[in-house]
Amino acid sequence: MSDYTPKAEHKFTFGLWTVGNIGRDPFGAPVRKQLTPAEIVYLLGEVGAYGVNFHDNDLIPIDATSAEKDKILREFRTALEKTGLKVPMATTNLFGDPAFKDGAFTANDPKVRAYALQKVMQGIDLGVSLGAEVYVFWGGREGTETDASKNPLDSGKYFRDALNFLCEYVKDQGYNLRFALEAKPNEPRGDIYLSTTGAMLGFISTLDYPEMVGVNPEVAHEHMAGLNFLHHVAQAWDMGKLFHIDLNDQLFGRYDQDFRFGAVMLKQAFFLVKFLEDVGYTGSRHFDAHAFRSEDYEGVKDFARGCMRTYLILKEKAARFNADKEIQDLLKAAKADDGAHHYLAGGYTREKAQRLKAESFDREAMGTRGLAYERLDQLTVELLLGVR
Ligand code: GCO
Ligand code: MN
Ligand code: MN
Repeated sequence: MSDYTPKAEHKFTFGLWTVGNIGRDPFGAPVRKQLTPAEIVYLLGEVGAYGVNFHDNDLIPIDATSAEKDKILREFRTALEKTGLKVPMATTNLFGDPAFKDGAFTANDPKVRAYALQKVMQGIDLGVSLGAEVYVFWGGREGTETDASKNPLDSGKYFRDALNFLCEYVKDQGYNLRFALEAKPNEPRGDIYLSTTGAMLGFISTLDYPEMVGVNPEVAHEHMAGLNFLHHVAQAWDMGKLFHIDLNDQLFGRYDQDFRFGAVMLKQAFFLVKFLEDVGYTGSRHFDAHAFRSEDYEGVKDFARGCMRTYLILKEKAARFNADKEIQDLLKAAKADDGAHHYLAGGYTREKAQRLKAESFDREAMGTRGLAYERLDQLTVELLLGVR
């Protein structure tokens, strides 16, 4: 029997807003009482998490007095010391306050854009003071309901100017901090700018300090858009931009459901875990999800334990997949590599081009050869179902 106990090396983290979610939705009132940030840290310590992340206002309410702020911080730091939890990531709430109803960095009103910058600088100071090395930007309100309201080129410029300013701020302060941009197609705005991880990756190359900026892809967000999450994560990894990841689950095309990791699309979750483990991703595995509205705090602990346990079970399944001779033989056979084209490795030369042009290919044989992916997929399913 394997050990599925979460350990520090797994870097399992949760946001204050995730296990602290009180179950309010657009149709109903909260179902759980609000815990203090310190209470949430103790809960996370109890279930075995590695770290806790927060938005500035999850920790310090937007209108807190400085005495209130000091008390919250004192209790939070004590909870971190007692539980050993780390703060790997912090972020800013740029969506909750009515001031941000038209966005933050992309709001039409320059005062709102300036206030957003100020709020982020303060959030960065707070995050860094507690140990954060990654700062996430999720532009929840950076978008439109009607494109009559904004020119997307202006919005892109405002967004870029804001990130350039903030990169300079981080450098100026000498902070060891990297930014991770999180895409989402819609909700709460009708449409959100830079709606997919791929769009974010493209945008990063237009910034002044692209090396400081990566992405924070989220399962649910690519699934909302009906996209293959793994492929986006792989592209981000390939570009050296996978700075953080938000794990949760939901079917395609739904609203942002934030279900427990692996709760819905298990096979996709398996290939994601397999990818992260195979490439040796060492960043946080952050569960940006929350418990069903049916739960009390015991259920919230079940939810949090479930996220981590499912990840570790899938990690073990990934190791089995890699060690399964039949599966590996099928993969090898699909490649049918007889060495005849190894000469193409290492890039173009004029000689290689001539040689390739002179070759003749058996198109019919290539087109009719069975690849046995049905069998491969079935073996994968059986492995996941536990009969292999
Ligand atoms: C959402 C987002 C957020 C962000 C968070 C951190 O859909 O609400 O996923 O949970 O991840 O604001 O930036
Ligand atoms: Mn989300
Ligand atoms: Mn998220």
